Amino acid sequence: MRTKVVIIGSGPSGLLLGQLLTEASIDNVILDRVSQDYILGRVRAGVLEEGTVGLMDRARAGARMHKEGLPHDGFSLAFDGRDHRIDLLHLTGGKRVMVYGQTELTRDLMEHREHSGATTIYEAANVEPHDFDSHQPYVTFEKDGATRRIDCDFIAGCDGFHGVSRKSVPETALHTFEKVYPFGWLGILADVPPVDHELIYANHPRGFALCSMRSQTRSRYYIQCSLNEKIEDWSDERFWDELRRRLPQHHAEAMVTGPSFEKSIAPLRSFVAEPMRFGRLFLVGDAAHIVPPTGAKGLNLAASDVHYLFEGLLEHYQDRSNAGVDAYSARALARVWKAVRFSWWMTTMLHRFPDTGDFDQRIQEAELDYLTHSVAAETALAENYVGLPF
Ligand code: FAS
Ligand code: PHB
Repeated sequence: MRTKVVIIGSGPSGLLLGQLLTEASIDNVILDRVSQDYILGRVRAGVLEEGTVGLMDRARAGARMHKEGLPHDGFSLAFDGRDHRIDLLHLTGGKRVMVYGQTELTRDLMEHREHSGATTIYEAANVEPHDFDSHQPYVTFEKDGATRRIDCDFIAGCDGFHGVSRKSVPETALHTFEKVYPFGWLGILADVPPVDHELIYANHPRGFALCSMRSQTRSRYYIQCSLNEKIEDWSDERFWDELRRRLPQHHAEAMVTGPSFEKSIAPLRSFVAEPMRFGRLFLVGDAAHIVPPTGAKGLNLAASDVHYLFEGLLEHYQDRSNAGVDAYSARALARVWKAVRFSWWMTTMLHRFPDTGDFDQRIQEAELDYLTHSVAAETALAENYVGLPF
């Protein structure tokens, strides 16, 4: 088998790149080690930057997102028993975010890909990139008991943090940076109306909480928790009580509770692997970087990586120029590090750290106080939250 681009991973990165390439008539094959249902069963991101929305439109997979997604012009910070709204639309001169679940975005891309006739091979075992330091790379995998090979021009490693692509690069060629946070997020999904029309990020002495949503009838809530917590110790009742204790009273009283149908704990880390290109192999999305979800950047960074790589591949095939693929890593990393910084800053400002001393606590309070009294500080937050330009 031969194609132009083999994409390892059928998450948002792989599917978005695959559909942009397909729309540009650049032949590509996506391989994933699990099934479509398994991928769609993962609950993850919920906020899309305008750049991500634009890429979904360019991939011609954005129709349902515009129909069912919720445009949001702002969000609130809650602390000391009160709210402070960050007016994204005003502070950024007209930019906003779209609340639309990663699961739905992935579903839309999968359906669009099936209609386009492009090839996706699920439950492909032992996927392995080969000879990506040559001009004749190829990928092998096992399917239905047979080992198969796909020869290609390029390999896009869109296989997430635990994928094979980054692990296939010689350790001496990689420089990694990591910060592990001493807490996780316990999240639930419940078919109850959201407590507010916009997101609420709460800083409370008991810990961080986030009130988000998937629609007007489906809510997504998170509370900061210790890394030793076990899901089985958290009944719905215990979760709702803890969440309400971390919110200002008027929100706690207005909250509609109900049975959760998804409950999970996610650890938080910042991670970056440099560079993001090795010959004909490119690392994309979570394969190259991880951010704590506090800034809603994970999925959106995957989208900007896809933008840079797609533009580079387009130049290679249409203009016979390698300038774009040669610049991919530097261009992607420049935006990645700014989002890593912002996600670290939001996480540090809003969470309670086990070793937070009196000085750190005062600094956190000063940060929040400065934000609520300075348009310049709010504008800096707003322009990062809606997404810096590609
Ligand atoms: P993904 O991990 O989504 O997809 C990688 C794909 O590669 C998977 O389908 C996997 O099966 C496949 N794969 C892996 N190894 C392979 C191999 N060896 N062979 C073949 N296929 C292989 N971001 C936010 O913005 N907000 C959030 O609230 C948020 N919550 C998150 C919660 C959790 C638990 C996690 C893990 C992440 C969360 N994220 C969040 C970040 C998340 O949304 C990612 O940024 C996003 O999924 C990145 O997409 P991909 O790069 O496509 O990687
Ligand atoms: C979500 O809805 O899952 C969500 C929203 C905003 C974040 C993180 C997660 O910052």
